[in-house]
Amino acid sequence: MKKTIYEARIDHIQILDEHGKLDEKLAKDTLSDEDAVFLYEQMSICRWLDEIAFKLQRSGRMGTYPQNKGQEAGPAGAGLALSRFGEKNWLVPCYRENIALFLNGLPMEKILLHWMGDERGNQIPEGVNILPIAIPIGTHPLHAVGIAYAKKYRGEKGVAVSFFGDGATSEGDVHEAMNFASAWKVPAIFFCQNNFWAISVPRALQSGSETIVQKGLAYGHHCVQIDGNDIFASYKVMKEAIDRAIKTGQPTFIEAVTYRLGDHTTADDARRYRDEKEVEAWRKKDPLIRTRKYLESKKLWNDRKQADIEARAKEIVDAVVKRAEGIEKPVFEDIFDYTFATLEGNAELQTQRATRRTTGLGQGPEQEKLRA
Ligand SMILES: Cc1ncc(C[n+]2csc(CCOP(=O)(O)OP(=O)(O)O)c2C)c(N)n1
Ligand SMILES: [Mg+2]
Repeated sequence: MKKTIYEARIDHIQILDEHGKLDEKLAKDTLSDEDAVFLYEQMSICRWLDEIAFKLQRSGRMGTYPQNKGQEAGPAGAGLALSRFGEKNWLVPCYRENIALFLNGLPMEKILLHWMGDERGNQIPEGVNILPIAIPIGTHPLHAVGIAYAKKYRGEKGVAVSFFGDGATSEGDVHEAMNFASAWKVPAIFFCQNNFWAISVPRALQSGSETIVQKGLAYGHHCVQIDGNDIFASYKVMKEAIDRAIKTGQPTFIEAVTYRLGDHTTADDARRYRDEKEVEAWRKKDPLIRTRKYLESKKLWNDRKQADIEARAKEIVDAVVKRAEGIEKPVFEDIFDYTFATLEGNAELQTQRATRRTTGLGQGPEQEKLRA
């Protein structure tokens, strides 16, 4: 006897194509004209923030920075849906969805402070349900699932969403999170931005799985793949995922197919491993270009509005940089005072606190001459 025990189908959703053409039928009940203009403006501001952050790093005013350039649409649509549907949703991010965080109340300067190495960038304002950026790849979906469990336990009608990349799906933690989420029927949503690269490791070497999203099938998630450069598709699937999680407890795994147009971070030079032709092909699919084309075709946008938003983005980002750089300098002694209850009996630490030097790394007073 032989029978088929499992068959699956996964939809790919694109509503706004790369030429700026909208699928009117699928676009029903998604973004209004005002929403589309709003998201285009927000994406433009984020793109400018990216440019400025890059320059800050190059001029020694920031440690490192991962540009979001090219990946704004997925987190934009999803972020707007998260700000509208569901009760007190939580966002649990990695580092390539700035716009989703801003749309849900994170002040922009927090992102700059984080990458300037200032811990106060990770101090999220009270009432903003966002966890600090997770740099360890794939650890944070577990935290999101824990939060989702708490929401279920408390009877709150909201979701916890983790954002991560294609590379993260090769990490065990992500799979434990995916398994727990559906086994415990908690309102968790997994938003994976597949940009085809994990630093220099291409998607083809990352996994033997035909798609990233089908990994969710094994855990009983609702699975959907979208054009990740389409604000309409990301808004629609996130809205539906929130609804599904709250009503049925079934987690959704969303794969947003996109591309990072910049380097992995400012510490990387992607020209060393990426084919320029590939990058050029994706530049044509840029979410800002297609959204602008669409808005222009509907007479919702013109050159004057473009000039206005560019000026406004400069103004906003200038002010954000001023706030980030103008913050009172942290007190050096905090490192000790917030780590140890007391330094009593620890001469080494007392010396470090008093001299700002360690004896361990060739900085001791007796080594002064050697350094000179
Ligand atoms: C646990 C862990 N391993 C390795 C790294 C180094 N690292 C930083 S980013 C990255 C690639 C992540 O790729 P992906 O998940 O696709 O996200 P993307 O950067 O493409 O947005 C790696 C391996 C890390 N930060 N954490
Ligand atoms: Mg990636």
